[in-house]
Amino acid sequence: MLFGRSRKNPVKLADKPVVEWKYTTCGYCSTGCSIEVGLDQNGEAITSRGVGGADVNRGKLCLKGIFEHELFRSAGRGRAPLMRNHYFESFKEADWDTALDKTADEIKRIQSTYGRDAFAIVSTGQIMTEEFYTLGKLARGVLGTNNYDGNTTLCMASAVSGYKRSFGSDGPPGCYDDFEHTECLLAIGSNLPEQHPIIFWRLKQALEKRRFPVIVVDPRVTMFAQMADIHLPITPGTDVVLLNSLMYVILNEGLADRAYIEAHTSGYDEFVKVVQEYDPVTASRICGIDEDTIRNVARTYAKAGAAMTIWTMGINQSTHGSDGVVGINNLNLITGNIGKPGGTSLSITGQCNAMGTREWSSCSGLPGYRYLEKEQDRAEIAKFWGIDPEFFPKQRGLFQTDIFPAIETGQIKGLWIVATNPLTSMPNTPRIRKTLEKLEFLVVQDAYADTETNEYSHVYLPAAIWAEKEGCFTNTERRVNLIRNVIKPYAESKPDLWIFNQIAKRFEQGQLINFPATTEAVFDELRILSKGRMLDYSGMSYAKIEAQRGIQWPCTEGAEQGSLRLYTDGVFQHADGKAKLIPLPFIDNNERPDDEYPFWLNTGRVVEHFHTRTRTGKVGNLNKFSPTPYMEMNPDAAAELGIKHGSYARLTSRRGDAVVMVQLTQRIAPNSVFIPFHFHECVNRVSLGLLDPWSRQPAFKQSAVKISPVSDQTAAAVRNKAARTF
Ligand SMILES: Nc1nc2c(c(=O)[nH]1)N[C@H]1C(S)=C(S)[C@@H](COP(=O)(O)OP(=O)(O)OC[C@H]3O[C@@H](n4cnc5c(=O)[nH]c(N)nc54)[C@H](O)[C@@H]3O)O[C@H]1N2
Ligand SMILES: Nc1nc2c(c(=O)[nH]1)N[C@H]1C(S)=C(S)[C@@H](COP(=O)(O)OP(=O)(O)OC[C@H]3O[C@@H](n4cnc5c(=O)[nH]c(N)nc54)[C@H](O)[C@@H]3O)O[C@H]1N2
Ligand code: SF4
Ligand SMILES: [Mo]
Repeated sequence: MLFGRSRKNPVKLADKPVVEWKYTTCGYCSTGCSIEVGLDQNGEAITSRGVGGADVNRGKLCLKGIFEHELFRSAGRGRAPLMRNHYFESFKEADWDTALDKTADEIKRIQSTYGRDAFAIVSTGQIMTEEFYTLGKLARGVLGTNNYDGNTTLCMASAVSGYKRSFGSDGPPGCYDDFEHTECLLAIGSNLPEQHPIIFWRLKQALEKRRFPVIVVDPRVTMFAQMADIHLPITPGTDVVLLNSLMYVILNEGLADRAYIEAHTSGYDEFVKVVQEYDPVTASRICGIDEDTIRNVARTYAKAGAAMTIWTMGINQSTHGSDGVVGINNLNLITGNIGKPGGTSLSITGQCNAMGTREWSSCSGLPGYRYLEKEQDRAEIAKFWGIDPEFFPKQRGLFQTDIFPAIETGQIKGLWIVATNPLTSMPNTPRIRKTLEKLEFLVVQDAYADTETNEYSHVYLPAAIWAEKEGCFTNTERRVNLIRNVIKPYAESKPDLWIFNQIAKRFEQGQLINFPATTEAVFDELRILSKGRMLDYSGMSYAKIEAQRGIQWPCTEGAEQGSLRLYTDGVFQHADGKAKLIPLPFIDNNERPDDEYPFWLNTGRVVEHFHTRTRTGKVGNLNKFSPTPYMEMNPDAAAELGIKHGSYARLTSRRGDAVVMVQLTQRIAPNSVFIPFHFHECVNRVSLGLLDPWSRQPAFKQSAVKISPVSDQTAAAVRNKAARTF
């Protein structure tokens, strides 16, 4: 007799007539999985698979990667450039020359009328490194606007700022291989199983071979928290207090690595004074974790032979984002856990090329981790590009989150948006909408024409996406990997590199600087400019990267392979070669729940969708698993308000309101709600996003709302459907 599974027909995958596989790297998250795309006899992309020999993913892909080839021909792609005089008019198709001429003319008009900085550029973490470098060359070397930044200010800015403050430079020092060596993992504000499924799989592989404690700090009971040995459901926004208190226990119980502190750090005395204010009793009252648990976690971490911390947006997206990162670095410095196998401070990055933009885009400075503030750096780059060093500003300009307010005040009149969709992804979107309306000229360069932000553009430039072009991404563990050109760009769309080069040509100074036509030629510039520096690429080439399925920088000239870790010799990038221990007094400056707005609003992601759904919203197999905006709410809190599972409720903040379907779950505390931010006209209508003072990153995860039932459920359903533009 046959039971269960064995009675069923086996699952059959349709035979796909693949005639050729082409190598690329996934274009969604920063895990950096190697993918092969299968082409049929007509050259159409019909399937994707993980690459077995790639160290990152070892043949695996998450469900986004599995369906990635469907993007090439998905709905909403931009077919041709579009133009109009006012955003409220309809677009007319244009040829490339007309659209590029118009864009260049408007940039010239705005800059000559109002000054160079009145034209701003907001870019992304999702184009190729070579494209980032070229956009930087254009922005800094040709247009000369200092108001040039990226959406990474919403994402990695706190990590960058924290690394710089502690170690003297950006650059995550660890790698996935650290899971194989660590004896304790602390994960703060990261939902790894959903947001970086393959890094999570690497962790699970390590745990199967060898058990070690996993401690997850997250206000929600996430999937990660469920598999953890210890879950710390922290009061939102108070991670710095917890970190200080862990260090209080470690220092006062004699568990610190004195030799490491002596040899490799500075600032100990000032740092210790502040730590002494956070004994576990005092700390427990602020961060909501009881004193015994704080002591237990501190001892477990400090006594482990090697211990590591990973974190993502639960730390970065807070008014204490940069301090949270410094706190993590402090913890690892006093326990001697930097630069050793299994001992590290590893920021899990976000977008596929969040690292590439940090390294090469010049958003926060000049290429190759150079600074506008340093004369020598300005001189080197000016010489290499063949321009006058005086053309560069001596200080970085506005951050992305300050560019929009500067439109409000009239300081900025024109904006170029490249591969980001702020009308859905910025906090307080009603305010963003008003700023976009105010612009004299907005050009949107995106692979999709149907993004919300594009509703306000004067010119739309259709970009080729992912493997319709060629170039590199750098992942979380500093691994530079290659995207081979798999298929030709959709309709009239063009690679971003081509678009930047065409704009450059339209400026006098752009004709004097070399703008290579191929990404491989641009890559040669990166090799030269990085030689001898921390992020050394000089030993890499496209062929070598493909052969090794990605290479981790630094990879010096002549070296066969890249490097797993940074700071293995304990020498840091500050002038004295030491890392800084930095005191972190906690100031409670978030919007907190009160009588009128009694719930914490927490926001984040789900596994099926990527950001504003311009891509995943078009892929049937992703959309059908997560089709609707929803809000996680605790059943007890819902019962008090008479709100039922599956009904629509209204959430209101001091900014605005949104209507969203309620999902009752014990994952979330009674005083909090959680909403994924993927859907337009939803959570960012109400979020506040106070800014971190160091990184200018918004506190997307902490604001206050009230919740009320909606009486007309039918109307709510209609409104909800409208919120899903696709
Ligand atoms: N499927 C999918 N994967 C993605 C993305 C995507 O959109 N979809 N985006 C990519 C990008 S760009 C990024 S930046 C990453 C983000 O990856 P993650 O940061 O892992 O994802 P989030 O869901 O934004 O937030 C993580 C957790 O932070 C918790 N949190 C909220 N407030 C606090 C707090 O005060 N303290 C602590 N300790 N935790 C808190 C939330 O409850 C949430 O579970 O994901 C990347 N991967
Ligand atoms: N409430 C809340 N809001 C958040 C967050 C949160 O946790 N909560 N997280 C924040 C974070 S961490 C991030 S990273 C941001 C992300 O926010 P966005 O950057 O606004 O989100 P995306 O949807 O990824 O937008 C990228 C755009 O680039 C386009 N694109 C993709 N590839 C290419 C290409 O090769 N060329 C061009 N030209 N275009 C391309 C896509 O079609 C898409 O429109 O959201 C932030 N917003
Ligand atoms: S884990 Fe990230 S990089 Fe890997 S397939 Fe999934 S989305 Fe792509
Ligand atoms: Mo991000």
